[in-house]
Amino acid sequence: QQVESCLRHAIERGELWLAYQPRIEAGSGRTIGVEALLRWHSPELGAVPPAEFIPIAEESGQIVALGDWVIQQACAQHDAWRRSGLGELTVSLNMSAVQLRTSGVPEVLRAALARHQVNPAHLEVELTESTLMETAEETMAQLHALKALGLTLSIDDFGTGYSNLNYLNRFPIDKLKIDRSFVQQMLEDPAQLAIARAIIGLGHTLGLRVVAEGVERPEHAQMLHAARCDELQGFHFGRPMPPAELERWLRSQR
Ligand code: G
Ligand code: G
Ligand code: NA
Ligand code: MN
Repeated sequence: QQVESCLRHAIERGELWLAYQPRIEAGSGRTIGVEALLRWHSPELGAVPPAEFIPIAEESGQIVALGDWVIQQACAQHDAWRRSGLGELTVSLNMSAVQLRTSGVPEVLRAALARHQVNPAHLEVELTESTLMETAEETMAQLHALKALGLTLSIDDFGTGYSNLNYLNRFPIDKLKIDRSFVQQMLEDPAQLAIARAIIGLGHTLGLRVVAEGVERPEHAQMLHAARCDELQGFHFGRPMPPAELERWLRSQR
C-alpha cells in the first residue's frame, strides 16, 4: 500500500533510473548490448528492489506508466550513447504482461524510436515465458505488431516457466535467454549443464540466438562458449551499472 502510493509520484519526482548490464558476444568477447533494469530510490522507503515494486505496479496498473517511462528512457540513452561515439549498442528492456496487453504499446515504442532516432534493430524487448503463456491469443497479434516495428523479441528466464514448447514455433521471437539458475549450477550439477546445452541446441535448431544469464565465473563463460552459446551476461563481465559507470566500463574494455 505504501509502495503503491509512493510509486504514484516516483516518475514525476525523478526517483526512477535505469541500470545497464553489459551483454557480451561469446565468440569475440565484445560488448554488443546492454540490458536496462529499472531502479527506484524512494526518499520515504529507500532503495526498493524491482522484484518488490514491479508486482505491486502490475496489480495497480501503474506498470503501464512505468513501462512507458522505461521505453522513453532507454531510447533516449541509446541516442545519447550513439551521439557520444560509444557505438551501436543494442539496448534491451523488460516488458511485463500487463503492458504487452495494452493496445497502445506498439505506438509508444514506434514514437520513442522515431523521436530518439533509434534503429529498431538496436532495441530488444524481453518477455518472460509466463507472459507469453498467460494470454496466448491476444499476445500473438501484439507480438506481430512489435515485430513489424523491426524490434528483436526475446524470451527471458527461459526454462523456468510452464511452457508449451509449441509456442516457440508460433510466436515471432528471435532469442532465448537461458535462466540463470541453469548457469549457476552448471559446474556442480551435470544435469543443469545438460539442460543449458539442450536449450542452446533447441534455440539454434529453431533459428534463434541464445543468451546465457547469470554468468558469474570464468568457467561458466568457457563452458557456454564451448557449447556454442551466442551471448553471455552476468556478474563475471559486469553488474548492472548507472549510465556514467557503464560508459567508463565500456571505455576500459577497449
Ligand atoms: O534487476 P533485478 O535483478 O533486481 O530485477 C529483478 C526483476 O525485475 C527481474 O525479473 C527483472 O526482469 C525485473 N525488472 C527489472 N527492470 C524491469 C523493468 O523495467 N520492467 C519490468 N517489467 N521488469 C523489470
Ligand atoms: O529476470 P531478469 O533476467 O530480467 O533479471 C535480471 C536480473 O538478474 C538483474 O537485475 C540482475 O541484477 C540479475 N543478475 C544479472 N547478472 C547476474 C549474475 O551473474 N548473478 C546473479 N545472481 N544475478 C544476476
Ligand atoms: Na530481463
Ligand atoms: Mn532473466
